[in-house]
Parts: sequence; C-alpha cells; structure tokens
Amino acid sequence: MTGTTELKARLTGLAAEQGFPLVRFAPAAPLLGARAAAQAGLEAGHFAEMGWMTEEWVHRATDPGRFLAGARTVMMVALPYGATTPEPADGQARGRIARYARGRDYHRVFEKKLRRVAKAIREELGGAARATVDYGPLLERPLAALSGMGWQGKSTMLLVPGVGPWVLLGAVATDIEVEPDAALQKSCGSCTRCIVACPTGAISPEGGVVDARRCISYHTIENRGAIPRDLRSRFGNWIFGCDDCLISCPVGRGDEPSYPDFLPRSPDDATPALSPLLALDEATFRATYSGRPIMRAKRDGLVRNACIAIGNVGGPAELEPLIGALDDRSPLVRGHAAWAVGRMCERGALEANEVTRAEAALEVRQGIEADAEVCEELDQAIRVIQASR
Ligand code: B12
Ligand code: SF4
Ligand code: SF4
Repeated sequence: MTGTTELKARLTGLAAEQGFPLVRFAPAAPLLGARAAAQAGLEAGHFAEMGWMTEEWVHRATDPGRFLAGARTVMMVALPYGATTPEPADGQARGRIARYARGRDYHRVFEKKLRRVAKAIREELGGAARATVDYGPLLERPLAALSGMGWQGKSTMLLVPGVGPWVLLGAVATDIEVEPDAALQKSCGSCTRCIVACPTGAISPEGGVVDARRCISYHTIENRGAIPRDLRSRFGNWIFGCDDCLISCPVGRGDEPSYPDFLPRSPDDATPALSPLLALDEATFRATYSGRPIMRAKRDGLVRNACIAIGNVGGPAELEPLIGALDDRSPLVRGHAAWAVGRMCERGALEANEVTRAEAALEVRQGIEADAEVCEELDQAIRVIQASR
C-alpha cells in the first residue's frame, strides 16, 4: 500500500481503531501566523506566570519539523467531552468543575491511544512518528484549524461544526506525506457571545486573544499564589477551570455524547458541595482526585478556589466551615478564607448576628496570625464588613 490516498485512509483507520471519531491532516510546515500571534501574546504578558511559554517554546511549538525531524504531515485527532450532567437540587452551595476535568485525566487517555497509533505507523507503515497532547511543544489549535477540523473562534477555541468547542485535541507528526485536508472557510461572523459571557473580560474586544492574567481557567488551574483581589468576585462558583466562553457558543449544542472516560461518575465529580472541600487534607485530596486533571491545582489551590466560590455563592451554612479555614495550615487558604468571609457579608448573604460572628472570628485570627499577607487579607475583610453595615 503506497498510494497517498490509501496511506491517508490507513492512517485515519489507525486513529479510528483507537476511538478517535475526528481525524484530519495538516501539512507539517511552520505556522508563521500563529508564531507571530503567540510571540505578540508573550510580549504583551498574556501568558501570565506560565514560565515554560518562552520565545524558544513558541518557536518550537509552531514548527512541526523541530518536533519530529523530517515531518511531512501532522495528523490531528480529537475526542468530544461536552455532555452535561444535572446538578443535585439539595440546597447545598456547590462549586463547578470545567467539563473537561469531570472524568479521567485526558492526558492519560490520549497518551495511551496516541502511543499505539505512533507505534502502528512505525511498525506497519515504516514511517517515523511522534505524538503529543496538550503539554508537548506543538500549538494544537492552529494546527487543527489548518487541518480543516474546525476554525478558531473569537474565544480562541477550536470550533468543530456540529460539535462546537467541546473537543480535546492531540497530534501525531509523521514523515509520511499525504494530501492535507483543506482548512474550513468558516468564521464566527458577527457573533460576540463569548466575549460578552466572559466574566472577567479576558477575551480581547475583537476576539481572538485570551489574556491569561484575567482568565478564570488560568487562575483556578495554573496560578499557585493569591488570586488578584479585583477578579475574585467574578469567579462565581468555578473551582477548577471555566467553561463560560464555551457554554455561550452557539456552534454545537454542548450536549453531544462525550467519550465515556470523560464523564463524571457522580454529581460530586462535576459540582461538588463546597463546605467539605474546605476540610480536605492532603491524603484525602490525593485519594479523591488521583488520575483526574484536578491534581494540577494541588490541594491548597483547590481549597483556595473553594473559599472564593463560597464567598461568591455561599450562605449561613458555609460560615462555620469557612471560619474553620481561617486556621488552615496554608497561608494561601487562610488569606482567601478571610476574603470570602468579608465577601459573604458584603453580599448580604448573612443575618446581622452571623455578621457579628464573622467579624469576631476574623479578629480572633488577627490576634494570632503571623503571615503578613494573611494579616493584610484579614484587615481588608474587616474593613469590608464595617463598610457593608
Ligand atoms: C496555554 C494553554 C491555555 C492557557 C491559555 C493561554 C493563552 N493566552 O492562550 C489557559 C490556562 C488560559 C488555557 C485555558 C483553557 N484551555 Co488551554 N491550552 C493551552 C495550551 C497548552 C497552549 C495554548 C497556547 O499556546 N496559546 C497561545 C495562543 C497564542 O495560541 P492559540 O490560542 O493556540 O492560537 C492563537 C494563535 O495561533 C493565533 N493564530 C493562529 N493562526 C494565526 C494566523 C494569523 C495570521 C494570526 C494573526 C494569528 C493566528 O490565533 C490563535 C488565537 O489567538 C493548549 C495545548 C497546546 N499544546 O496547544 C491548551 C488548549 C488550547 N486548551 C484547551 C482547553 C480545553 C482549555 C479550556 C477550555 C479549559 C477550561 N475549561 O478551563 C480553557 C479555555 C480558555 C480559552 N478561551 O482559550 C484545549 C482546547 C481545545 C479546543 N477545542 O480548542 C487545548 C488545545 C488542549 C487540548 N489538547 O485539547 N489554556
Ligand atoms: S475560560 Fe472563562 S475566564 Fe477564560 S476566557 Fe473563557 S470565559 Fe473568560
Ligand atoms: S461564541 Fe460566537 S464569537 Fe465566540 S467562539 Fe462561539 S461563535 Fe465565535
């Protein structure tokens, strides 16, 4: 089998055998437009503290020939994950986890499948092959757009006709040359829903650029430190990732069947009750989230995020757990718990006697707190309570 049409059919078949319903082919040429855009993003600070996104990384990530010597083709593959699940109506304040992170870690799911595809290319077709998903040095969305799998919307998401933004991407570079698929001649037109829906204004006014410094996804997943104070009240109840720009997108309905591994096994995998998260210790965190993307936030990051969500959506039932978190061993958690106490009072979520209790708890902590940043958060929270009376 040597014809390029047959080779393309066989490559598609290898990916389909591993369960990839979407497979398209891009040429392995440098992505010059994407490179310029990514360099501009880097210079403008849009990658926040993601220190691995250097100029060298951008150069590599836009040159498939540096990813695999002699690469001629990049086979782009995708798995859908958008299915919604009902939220329990038990009256508990709940957080929201982005849909991609409600089931098994997609990196592991892709890695296993992609390894098999690459092995088959080497052994059956005699070609060189190297695969990657997400963290590898290849810009996947511009490549997927080039392959005609979809187009990059104003949210920067790769939108697949009929499915929308609800796909995860992987890539296999090979030195086998096949006819590339044509890029789609589609665009978002006059739609601006994602720009309007983004709670923090992270998408540029014209679309096409996301500033990670304002993005809830970045802060809840990648940021290891304090969340900028001016953004916290806009996080709503997102505790890991954010789907607001995806949910608002009219391309695809957002309830297409998911690859089964990405589905939550229980409602708590999608919308966990917030109070119990405050009591998570390291061992319980690991036992609960091992093999899931949430591990990336680490225990302190997830509890920090839960504090913010309680501040934004919690009520009297969450006050005592939050007061307990003022004594957490992590200063990051203590500081965000203080902010959340103030935020609940500011929102009018508590009765007058509960506000008095909240203020007293902050003052008790003030008396023993040694960390300067937490002291600052406690001072601020008390000021907020006094101003909101
Ligand atoms: C870093 C990163 C992030 C950062 C984004 C930083 C940033 N400012 O872009 C943060 C942490 C915020 C993030 C968030 C999310 N991410 Co992310 N992320 C990545 C990662 C690792 C690299 C993306 C990147 O480098 N962006 C830099 C910008 C500059 O590049 P780009 O957006 O890909 O493409 C731009 C340029 O190429 C340019 N461009 C392209 N061609 C041309 C041509 C010309 C002429 C010009 C001018 C410009 C131009 O336009 C594009 C839009 O700006 C990719 C995986 C990968 N290896 O690619 C996943 C990836 C993009 N993320 C993914 C997902 C699922 C998400 C979230 C939905 C997770 C969530 N629910 O919380 C959110 C969505 C936020 C959003 N609206 O993009 C998926 C997207 C799948 C899809 N359907 O698009 C990816 C592909 C991972 C995967 N393997 O599936 N992510
Ligand atoms: S993920 Fe959320 S915060 Fe980030 S750009 Fe989309 S809507 Fe905005
Ligand atoms: S919401 Fe509208 S503008 Fe945004 S990505 Fe979807 S179609 Fe494009």
